[in-house]
Amino acid sequence: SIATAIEGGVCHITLNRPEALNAFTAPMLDALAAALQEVAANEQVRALVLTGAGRAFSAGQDLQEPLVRPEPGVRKDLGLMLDHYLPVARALRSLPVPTVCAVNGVAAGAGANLALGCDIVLAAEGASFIQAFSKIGLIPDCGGTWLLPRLVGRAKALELALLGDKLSASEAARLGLIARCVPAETLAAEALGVAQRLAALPTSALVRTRALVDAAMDLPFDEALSAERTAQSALGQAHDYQEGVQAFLDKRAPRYADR
Ligand code: LHQ
Repeated sequence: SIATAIEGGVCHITLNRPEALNAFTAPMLDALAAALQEVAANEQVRALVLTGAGRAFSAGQDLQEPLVRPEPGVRKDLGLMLDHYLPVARALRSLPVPTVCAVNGVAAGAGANLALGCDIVLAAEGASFIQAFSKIGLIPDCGGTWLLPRLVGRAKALELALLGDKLSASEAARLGLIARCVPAETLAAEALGVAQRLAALPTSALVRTRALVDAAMDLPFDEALSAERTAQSALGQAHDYQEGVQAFLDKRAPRYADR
């Protein structure tokens, strides 16, 4: 249900249950979490591309999954299902390499929010985002409540989350929910191009940038300045800084190695 391929420093993870629109089951999420752990542990990998096989990115939670499928007289604890998502959502947000999501088709519910948790989100024209949760009596999970207001502000976040309407990729890009909307036939190449550029950059600076931007959302300005000082102090002692500056002065391409 998950396909992984590593090529030239870029790991591609593909949600691969196209017959079910890549809807998530517990075993599929566990496999995804394991694949992300391998990315984190593999020093050869310098960027991740996450995408879906077939016409959808992901329809979100598989509503046939035994853990969530309603049964008369049985009260389901959906927290037990979310326990399979949390390692995935956390791993994507704290992966030691930058993440690119190539949203190839519809991204609904948890599928939308796992995509939006990636660092740079590209979507094909024709792809769409649906906060499907409210329509089945649930709240936006997989970080949706945190991500949506930060990405598009409270007003649009609540419109998307409460009404659950389908948002086109182009509208998502216009709102700033995602980075860019591209023609479907160029999505894979564009995502690979972005990942290759990221892979050639100093990984630890990129990952610290993500962490600092996320943390700064909840910090007073002065504490953000202090956090930047701490990070810059550490990065300045690393190989990649020396290499980057030396390459600039030598007028040659840098060769970054830290991860
Ligand atoms: C599906 C699904 C699906 C099963 C399409 N499951 N079969 C976390 C933890 C705990 C509990 C619950 O939730 C969560 C997080 C969540 O993700 S909640 C949100 C769950 N997802 C949804 O509510 C989305 C439901 N699906 C849809 O709204 C549509 O299917 C979308 C917009 C994804 C695609 O629409 P279409 O392109 O028109 O395709 P379709 O609706 O005809 O679907 C094709 C088939 O796939 C169909 O089955 P069938 O046997 O008729 O061919 C659907 O029933 C099935 N399918 N999503 N999530």
